[in-house]
Amino acid sequence: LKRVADDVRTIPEEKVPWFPRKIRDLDKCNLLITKYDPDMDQDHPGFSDPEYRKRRCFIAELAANYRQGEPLPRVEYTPEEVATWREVYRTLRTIYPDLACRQFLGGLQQLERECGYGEDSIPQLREVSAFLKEKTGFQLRPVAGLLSARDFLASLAFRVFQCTQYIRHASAPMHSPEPYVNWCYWHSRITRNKQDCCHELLGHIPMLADKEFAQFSQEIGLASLGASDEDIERLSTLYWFTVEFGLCKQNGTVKAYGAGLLSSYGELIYALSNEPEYKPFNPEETAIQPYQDQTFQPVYFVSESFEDAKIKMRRYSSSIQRPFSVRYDPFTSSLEVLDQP
Ligand code: HBI
Ligand code: FE
Repeated sequence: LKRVADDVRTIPEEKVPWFPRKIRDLDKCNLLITKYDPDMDQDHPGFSDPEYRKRRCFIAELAANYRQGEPLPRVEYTPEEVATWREVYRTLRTIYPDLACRQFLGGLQQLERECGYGEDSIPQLREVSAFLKEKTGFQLRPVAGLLSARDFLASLAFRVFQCTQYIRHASAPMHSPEPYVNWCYWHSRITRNKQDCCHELLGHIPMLADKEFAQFSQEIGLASLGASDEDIERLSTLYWFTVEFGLCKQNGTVKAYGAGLLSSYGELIYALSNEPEYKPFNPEETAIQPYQDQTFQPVYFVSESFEDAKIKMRRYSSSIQRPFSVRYDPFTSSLEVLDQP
């Protein structure tokens, strides 16, 4: 009997982690990471504010109860929440023209013209999702907080972007009269608040309205499906240094396209100040660069262009070993999984 068991064990296992095959399966991609949670983290600016924590719970419930295909939940934002949004919007908007890449500025302008973006109200995910669907086929899905990298990346394969709907605490809207001088103090308050609707709506959404960037994002997602934990870690790092903190050359100068930069006044200025280290984007090297989410990045990766980043990323993705290949079928919003010969 023991022998049989041993024999069974010697059969090479090709254990592929579960991954979603159709867009409805994203209902199962909901593993939350409890990091920077105002209920868990004593340093979170909302920790000692029971009203704020109650509000966060309410909005988290909306996301937890959401099922794929339903209309996106609407949130009636309070005047205080809108005031926070206004301050963030106003502060960032003034520096975008100099520091943001062309694709971002184009996307933001369209959102302002066609989707009600502006200082006076927090855009609703439902409207923004409909807007994106027309531009690049991306759609939004509400999420309660930080997701596991595997679940977050998997949704990108379906051109679904998981979006938080709550706003940062009013005490830390990222604004400081001297953000640059004070950055050591401010960065901790900024990064802890980064995962909120300001980050999603200002950082990510304008970029997702660009066709080439949308494709870049989906391709990272497709590469992540069924990948090993080690490959997920590397893809996650690549995502971090591109989609979140990427810089690119444009007309001889360096501009920001990463959402983590475009939603943080302090870090956006810092990233383009010549203070940090800059390295050319190269997936093999970028994928293993240690990163931290507690402070500004010590190093940023600069792409020659989106086109160049996409080609390099594609080459990297095709080097990831998987016993199958995937193809996305946009007509059925599902994956065709092909066994490799
Ligand atoms: N979850 N909700 C959410 N939003 C993100 O931007 C996000 C995430 N989980 C992981 C993650 N980003 C990145 O750190 C990468 O690991 C994919
Ligand atoms: Fe993000």
